[in-house]
Amino acid sequence: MEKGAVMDSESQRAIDLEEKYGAHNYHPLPVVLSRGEGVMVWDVTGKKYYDFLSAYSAVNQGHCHPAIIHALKDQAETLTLTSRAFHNDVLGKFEKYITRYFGYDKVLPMNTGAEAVETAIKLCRKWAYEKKGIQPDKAKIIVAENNFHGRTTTIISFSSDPDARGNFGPFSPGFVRIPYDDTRALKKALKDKNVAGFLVEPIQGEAGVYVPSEGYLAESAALCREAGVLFIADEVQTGVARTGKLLACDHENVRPDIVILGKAISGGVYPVSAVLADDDVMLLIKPGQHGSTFGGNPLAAAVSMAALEVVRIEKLAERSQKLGELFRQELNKVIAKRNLITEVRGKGLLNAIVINDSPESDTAWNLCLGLRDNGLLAKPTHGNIIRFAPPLIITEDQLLDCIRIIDKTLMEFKK
Ligand code: IF1
Repeated sequence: MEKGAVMDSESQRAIDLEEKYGAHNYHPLPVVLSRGEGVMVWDVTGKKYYDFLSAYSAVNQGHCHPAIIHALKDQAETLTLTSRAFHNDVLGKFEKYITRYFGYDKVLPMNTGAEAVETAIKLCRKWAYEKKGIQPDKAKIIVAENNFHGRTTTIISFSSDPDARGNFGPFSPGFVRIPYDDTRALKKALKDKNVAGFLVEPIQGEAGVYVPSEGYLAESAALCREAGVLFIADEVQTGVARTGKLLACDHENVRPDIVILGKAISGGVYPVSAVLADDDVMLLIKPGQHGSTFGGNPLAAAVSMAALEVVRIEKLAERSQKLGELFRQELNKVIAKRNLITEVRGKGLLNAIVINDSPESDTAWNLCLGLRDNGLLAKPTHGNIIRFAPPLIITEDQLLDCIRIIDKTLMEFKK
């Protein structure tokens, strides 16, 4: 039995079912959730927790937000899926809404973040051959070391993580990896005339919430513009107000040529992703050249409009900015009391702490077990880093209560 996993019988039953009948492609924290509301989730024994992961920034609006659930129920009783073989009365409204919301000519709706990343790659390559005049099959896309853009075979082809790539080859060609937060490396890579795009996370989430140097995004976008290369921002995790602005690129007034969205554009209620671009890129895809059974379905469209309205009406970007500053300020006071944590970093309410131990140690995991026992759920990202990303609707009092829980857990913790 794993350390810290002595479970009540109902939880153990649920875990055993997953163990016996489900693929073992995850290693969840030993807790079995049965209800979510706002910032809180409850396990099957009725114990309450602050959710400090927000399903990897999909539940920015809080669990089961009434306005989003209402939109889901309303549409679910009316029309859920037509496929794109026919029109319906919701998709166009959604497309107008989201393109105006983010300021782009067109949107291509998909379902998961990875599908949206794949869509952006296809758009970039098509632009390379049909607009930039790169020779067929020669287009290259620059990506960053330690990137995370999803789990499909093409996406892991350009991952630098052995776990993500191991024994999944052969891999898709046409990608060049350079160090993150290094414009000199980008400038050098852009000398290759076959480069069509630069795909980058404005903050590297999975790698451990790496916030690049001030100006990195702006300078990278400028270098791409000078080189006639598309700047492609993967805002699946950093978008939708998570980092204190609607998009993380907004911190540097960068308008990407292609924006990739997912997760919180549905508030975690339904799988919705989207790619935004202007006509000169988006109209290169013609009928029959790309699509998805569920992409842009009426249910997704209705849920996403409601979820984005919540972000606007409840001013979640402003909240995220203000509460993120408070969180890092207060957490820095806490970590100064012990040498267990070496750093707090992040932007808005996308933050992480770095544990003063090797990435191979189970310290971060055990700390998360302690946080769980004290009523806060978080999970290590890479080895010795714990990501803290509560729903953006969290109140100041709740945030300070979570600081207290983290403080208590750190003070009690024995390596
Ligand atoms: C898992 C990570 C986070 C993403 C960015 C695209 C996608 C993701 C920047 C793909 C997805 C998820 C995937 C999920 C856990 C989570 C994750 F740990 F995997 F890396 F958030 F950091 N671009 N991230 O973060 O979107 O296809 O999942 O909808 O695979 O374990 P998706």
